[in-house]
Amino acid sequence: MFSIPRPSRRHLLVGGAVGALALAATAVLPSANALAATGCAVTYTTNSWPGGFTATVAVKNLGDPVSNWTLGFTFPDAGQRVVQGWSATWQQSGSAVTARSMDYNGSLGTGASTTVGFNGSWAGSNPSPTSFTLNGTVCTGGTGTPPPSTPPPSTPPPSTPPPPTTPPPTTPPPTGTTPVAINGQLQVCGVNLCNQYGRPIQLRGMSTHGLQWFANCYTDASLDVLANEWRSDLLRISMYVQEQGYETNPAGFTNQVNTLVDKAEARGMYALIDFHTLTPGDPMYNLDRAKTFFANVSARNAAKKNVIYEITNEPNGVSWSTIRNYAEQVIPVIRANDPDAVVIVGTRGWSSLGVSEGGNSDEIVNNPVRAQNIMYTFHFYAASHKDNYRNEVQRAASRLPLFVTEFGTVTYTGDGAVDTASSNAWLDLLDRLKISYANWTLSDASEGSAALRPGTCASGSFGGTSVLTESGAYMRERIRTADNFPTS
Ligand code: IDC
Repeated sequence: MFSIPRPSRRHLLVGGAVGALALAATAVLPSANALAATGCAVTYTTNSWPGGFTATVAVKNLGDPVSNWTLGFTFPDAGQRVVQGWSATWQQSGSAVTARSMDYNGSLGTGASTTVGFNGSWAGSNPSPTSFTLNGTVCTGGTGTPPPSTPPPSTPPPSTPPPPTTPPPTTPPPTGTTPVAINGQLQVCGVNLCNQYGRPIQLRGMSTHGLQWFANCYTDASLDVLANEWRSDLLRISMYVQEQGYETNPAGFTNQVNTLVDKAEARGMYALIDFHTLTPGDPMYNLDRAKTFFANVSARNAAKKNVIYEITNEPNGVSWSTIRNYAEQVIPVIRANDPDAVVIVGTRGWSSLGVSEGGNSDEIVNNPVRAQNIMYTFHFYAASHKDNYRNEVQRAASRLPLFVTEFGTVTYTGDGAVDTASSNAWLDLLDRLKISYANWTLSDASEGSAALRPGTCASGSFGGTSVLTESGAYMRERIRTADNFPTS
């Protein structure tokens, strides 16, 4: 055994309530400014290890609303440095640090909070700063008790500074009879997805379409219907990387994903975070983006039980060894923050276990990803992929943990008519093997795979069956049947 540096977590709250006029009486100032109430409270939390740390800084505006802000503080030790920050533009000069708001988090109403963070390094000691300013005003306002510390991760921190985070979880854990309340933290046991009792379960749910195009389909109203009427166990959150997706606005898409994770959690559904690579098919093209993205979402969502990570949607035109290499670089980034989450790895040939490119699952069995608690992706489109694919899934299912993170009832184009016979054959097979699935898509796209009729999302009304397409009606009936979730 080698020794594992034990990370320490500290929370510091700058306390004492104030909502004061903080301007010097002697200065001649424009009246609007002179009357502006200012005030702020900051909670600074670190997770540190020898030489490095991650800092999470929650800022609360106790004054009048602001449309952009600058946070300032001074490191107590000369050896402390900001290495990489997120959710703000970070600068350091000597020991003085500033973080300027981004477009999407600049507006802070009275009482509103936002969270930013950074990875840092330290040399001598790593004390927390004791004084913060917001737009020049010293933050003296308290926000209550600091958050409780969470247990240290069981794996050592990575050799590179670990990852970014955004706002901490705010939703209370679900109670009662929701899928997450019953099953809790998932784990892979053997070739199955298992619940907190170590018993195999199957999750059945829906995938979003591209968040960049269909954001208005993923609202409180639509997710209430998905959780309560459809009784969905799962929401797959498909964040395209190209096609006007993540690469165009990393912070914005990361935020959108996190918001949907919270909405799923609030309704007791699992959230499958899909890094939706498609074209180009080589996941290595997006390796750096994947590391940054997963560092962020895994740090931010580490304490949640409802998150599953899908690290690449559909690799194509690349070898299994390339996909495996990608997985072995991205998984440790997630594990450094969220050691117990299930991670799903895409497979060759558009996640066909290789079949669509002339291969099969042997290449994975013979050369599995060297990581624990992982599953492998299989995708199908019922009108295009039939017996030879079903046979391979059946063969692979006794050797590999599989998760159907995406499938359609139609052709692989995402369009065309529902193939009911093939869809039934597929879903009966998955039910029998307890393979979890998410259907493409919960959206009102003008294509056969969409569950909602065009115009539904703009209408804001998602309940009942009149809004459903043929595929939507079919999927709702499949998904809403009783789950079988053992509790002992
Ligand atoms: C399709 C969408 C379609 C979009 C296209 C390109 O349905 O509206 O124009 O992507 O972005 C997949 C992919 C998934 C595809 C889907 C259907 O994971 O992104 O969605 N499909 O073609 N693999 C096989 C099929």
